[in-house]
Amino acid sequence: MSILLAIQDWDSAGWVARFSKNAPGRDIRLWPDATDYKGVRYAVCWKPPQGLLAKLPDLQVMFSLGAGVDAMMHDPELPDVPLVRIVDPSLTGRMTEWVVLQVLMHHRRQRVHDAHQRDKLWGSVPQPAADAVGVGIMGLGVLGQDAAEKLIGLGFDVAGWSRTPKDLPGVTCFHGEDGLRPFLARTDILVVLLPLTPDTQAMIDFDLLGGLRTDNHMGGAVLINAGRGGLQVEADILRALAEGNLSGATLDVFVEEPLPPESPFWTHPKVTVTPHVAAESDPDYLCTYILRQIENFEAGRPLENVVDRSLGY
Ligand code: NDP
Ligand code: OXD
Repeated sequence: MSILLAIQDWDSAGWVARFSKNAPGRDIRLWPDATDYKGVRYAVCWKPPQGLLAKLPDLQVMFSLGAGVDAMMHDPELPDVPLVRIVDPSLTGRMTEWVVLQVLMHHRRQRVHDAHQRDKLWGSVPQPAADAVGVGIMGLGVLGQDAAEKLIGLGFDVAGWSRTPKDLPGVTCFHGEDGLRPFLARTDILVVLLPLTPDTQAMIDFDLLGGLRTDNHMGGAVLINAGRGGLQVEADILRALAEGNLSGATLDVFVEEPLPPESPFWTHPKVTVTPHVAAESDPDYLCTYILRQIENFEAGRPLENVVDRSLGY
């Protein structure tokens, strides 16, 4: 009944202490210190090295410490056992805060006011009501739906795009390839909350950005991406900013993270950068969530939030 923690770039000692405290009877092992993998039934992972999980002969369930599972799905040797992802109300709430912050910042032209302040300029800018602004959310899952609900509460004209059809109160829903162009055409502010999969990889490109509505008070469309960097073609975003169909962008995720010092995004006057911090989870909550799921699994109850691997997630 051992648990192996395979965690990179995220305080692994803290995770050992947390699991040891909350599951005192369990054998908790930490990669790479542990070399004996026999008896490891559960793996708790954040960016595990490729091939590691295939070496666990007794593995029954894999847990991702994130909502996104792309880092695990990229492993060509990923074992064929259930993969559980994080669904955490505090993470969802934080993501919605970040999305609302960025949508309002662009809609209310805060960066223009910041520039005016620097120049001691008592300037004003056009200020349409929120219902005149189309916000389009790509990805209507746990995060997209919560953000949509809160943006509707603020009065925005909200649409969403997903893989399968949806019927959500107040949201104009589109889906699939046929729904993409009409969805983009009514969108002034595009919010990307998609997972990175073989189908979504690099889909935010110049052509897609060119489909957005540009005739608005911001002088062009706006891109806000907190999904994954691999969804976006970064040279195309820069081109769309230069050619004017994008008036601004906020990016929390990048193809290469940390964002390299030479990236033009750092200093671009129309780009806001946040360092993959749109939504963090409370580690204590995650530990409790995983241990509860293990307890349920051992009692023969179903696991929650199991990833559908047929989608390439
Ligand atoms: P969900 O799985 O709940 O939702 C994903 C949504 O994307 C679903 O609506 C799904 O459609 C849609 N989707 C997937 N593939 C396609 C496709 N090919 N075409 C159209 N729509 C598609 O995920 P979450 O909402 O929980 O999280 C979304 C992503 O956010 C994560 O995968 C992660 O990458 C990112 N994230 C980023 C964080 C950050 O701090 N920056 C923090 C947490 C997550 P359908 O419902 O029809 O299947
Ligand atoms: C996640 C993330 O996927 O933080 O949870 O990016």
